[in-house]
Amino acid sequence: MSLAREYNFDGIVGPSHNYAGLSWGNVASATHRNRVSSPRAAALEGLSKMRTVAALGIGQAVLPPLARPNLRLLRQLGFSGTPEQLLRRAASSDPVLLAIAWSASSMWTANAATVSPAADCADGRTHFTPANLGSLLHRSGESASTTAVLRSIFADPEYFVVHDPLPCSAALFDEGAANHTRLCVDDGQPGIEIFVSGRSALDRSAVAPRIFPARQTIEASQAVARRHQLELRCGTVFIQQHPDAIDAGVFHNDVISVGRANLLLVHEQAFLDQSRRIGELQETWAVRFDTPLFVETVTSAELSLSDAVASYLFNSVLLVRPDGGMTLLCPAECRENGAALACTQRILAGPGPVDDILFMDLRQSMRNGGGPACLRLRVVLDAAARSAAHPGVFWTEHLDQQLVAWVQRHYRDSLAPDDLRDPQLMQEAFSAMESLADILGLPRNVLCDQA
Ligand code: SUG
Repeated sequence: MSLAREYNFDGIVGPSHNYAGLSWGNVASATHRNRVSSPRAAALEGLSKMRTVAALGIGQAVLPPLARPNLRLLRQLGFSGTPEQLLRRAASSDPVLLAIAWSASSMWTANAATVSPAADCADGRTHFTPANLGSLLHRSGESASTTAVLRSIFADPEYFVVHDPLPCSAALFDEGAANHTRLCVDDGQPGIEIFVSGRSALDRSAVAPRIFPARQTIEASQAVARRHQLELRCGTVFIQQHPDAIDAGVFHNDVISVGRANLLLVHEQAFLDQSRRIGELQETWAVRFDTPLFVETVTSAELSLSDAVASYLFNSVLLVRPDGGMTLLCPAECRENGAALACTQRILAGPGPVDDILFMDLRQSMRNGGGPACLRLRVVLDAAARSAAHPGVFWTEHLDQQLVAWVQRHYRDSLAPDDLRDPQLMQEAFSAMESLADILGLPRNVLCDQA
């Protein structure tokens, strides 16, 4: 076995976490629109998840939130003046634009980038393509800042390549790792990368969802695979999401399937032409590896699409522990949904590698459609690459204590929609970011680029 390990880079929930109902096609976001949020509880839930994962002996790290409100966006939209004036003018002109500028959506780091481990890439470096997130205005504003953050953490060109995001055209909408899964027998050896898209931009005959938007194009997925130089070393598989799943609220593939190592857990209505595509995946696996690939398919009779969306079973995280076993870390909603709970028990009892199940309360994030898997970006690093990355973002007990104290000091306990008009909230949010930059040892000008 190689010494490469998977690190979960979890997004720290930002101080403006709120429920603005901005995500068309994301049922939870629409359902909780205009509710009062608790940024403090949200951030503490996220830190608790990181602590749980680290305690299992799994690589854990953090990605900082992006500075909000997004003043650059407000200026691009034609507002002018001091930060306070920008806030007031946006609030009186269009409260939805104000909410967009305040969105804390960078917490869902599965959408930060697509990451290909060094072993899969022809040049032997870890490749990142930050997602352009072009399909939603509040998310597209993340891309430039996320690129800068990734470049400051993974700065060493001997080990890392952080590409520019793809051009932000509707033909190239890209949602990052939420639509990307890697299977392998050893993190440090070439694996199989699965790219899932919702539509084709250039093939007019291809089917597409009718109600909700498909956020990822196959053209974007193919471009990312080309940039990451995958074809020489690893297997690549391109699959289309089932349009009916998208129309049922499956806005990202990680709401309907999750894979890790030698396991793919998938709902039977996840993909178009699913049995043929899974057959091809099995063949791609079989020519590379002599151990089995476990594909656990959950049927609609076991779990309807609407229960899959409500419970977020497939947004669970699969964690390979140092003892070789696999833990399925599920949202607490899976314990409360009888059908989802029964699926977890079947998966545990089945022939696959899962031998442990944990449930985590991540309700603040879940109410915006962000479960355990949305909150983390997976990056495989060997010892040399780990040393080359910025040390301040890796989880330690000390960092955990610092972050808990930082949240307690800087975060509000509750945030109502009208609070987004409050200039004091802006001061609090920017000062929290300055203090976080110091804790993580990252440049203030990168973390506080809006302030
Ligand atoms: O893009 N929600 C996010 C949730 C992203 C979940 N990530 C993954 N599945 N990987 C989204 O829809 C809600 C914001 C609001 O409604 O205010 C939001 O952006």
